[in-house]
Amino acid sequence: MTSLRPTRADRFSFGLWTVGWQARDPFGDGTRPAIDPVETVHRLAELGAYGVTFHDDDLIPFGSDEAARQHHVKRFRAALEETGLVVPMATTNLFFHPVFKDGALTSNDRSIRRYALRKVMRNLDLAAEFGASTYVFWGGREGSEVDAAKDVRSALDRYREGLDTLAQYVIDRGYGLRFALEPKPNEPRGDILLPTIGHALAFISTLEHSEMVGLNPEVGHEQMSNLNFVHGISQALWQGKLFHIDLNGQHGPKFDQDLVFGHGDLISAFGLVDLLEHGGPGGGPAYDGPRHFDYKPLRTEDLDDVWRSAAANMRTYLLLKERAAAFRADPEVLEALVAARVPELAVPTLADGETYADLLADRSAFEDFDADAAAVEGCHFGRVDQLAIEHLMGAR
Ligand SMILES: [Mn+2]
Repeated sequence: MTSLRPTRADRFSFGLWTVGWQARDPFGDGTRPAIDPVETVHRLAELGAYGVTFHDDDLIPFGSDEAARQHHVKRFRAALEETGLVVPMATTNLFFHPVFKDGALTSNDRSIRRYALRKVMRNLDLAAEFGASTYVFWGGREGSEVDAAKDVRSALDRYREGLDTLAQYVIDRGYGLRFALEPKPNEPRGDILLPTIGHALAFISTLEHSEMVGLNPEVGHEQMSNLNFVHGISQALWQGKLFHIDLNGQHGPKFDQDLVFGHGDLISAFGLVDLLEHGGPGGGPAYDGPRHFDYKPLRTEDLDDVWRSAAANMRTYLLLKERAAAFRADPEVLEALVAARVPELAVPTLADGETYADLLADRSAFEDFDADAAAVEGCHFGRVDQLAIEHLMGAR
């Protein structure tokens, strides 16, 4: 039985901007005071997290002079040393300041694109200084509302140019960082470039240093497009591109809710944890990176609730991990999976050394194949689903 008390070995991490969200939304002001990043580091460590992540502006307020910058960095470093928390990932705020209203790396204004590159480079230096291994790019403002006002092919050229330039910078500086692109379909822009895992994977294949660029998919972002997150993560893993992951909850296609992990589509969350923890070789983990929560405490909550919600993310993950382990260990599940021919999909369609000519010569494959007879038996998938749900509900 999995322990439900988070430990460093669980590799849970949180962004400063998650618990630190003051709950301003387009219709109302904040409902909570700001939280000092130093306090966040201590509270997260007490709750059992192992890592904390940041945008440059979360740590160092935009416009700070060099002395203020050094002050903020020094305090944060001291908090990390006191708690043992690590910084597995960092990212750049390329969306808040009005200068980025038409995007950063793909703004129509060339001077803003140049400014954005410098802002990223500056924070890459800091990310490397804190020992981060992943650098996330969420291009929330890279998009448009007016089709004729954004030449998407040129925008993708500039996106590629920006990432190629930044990758070269990381290589030349020996930072050892890998980039992770975070797709999102819309919000804040009407339509965002690289809207889904699939779009981003296709784009990455065109990059000069594509080997160092992967994905940071977020549960809610794919579900906003009504896509199956477990399928998306499976393809990212299949392509060796799951560099990082943002866990949260979402109730289907609507605005980005950023709920606590599992507080949206719980069956999908179960399937996701089962995949991450048991989808690898020999039934082991398929992913060994941080379990990063990118959520927002509800606007209705107070500061005590903020820390309860942080703990809830980790506890929900561990509960799902426990249920997934029980599901995988249940002999009836194994039997149901075999009855559903799940293991058979791993068998290549052609035999070892068999060619299409051999297939053409195999009368049993076509001329003598009884398609009507092969169609009679059901697939028995519903039984697998019910067993999963019973384990999820603690009924088995
Ligand atoms: Mn989100």
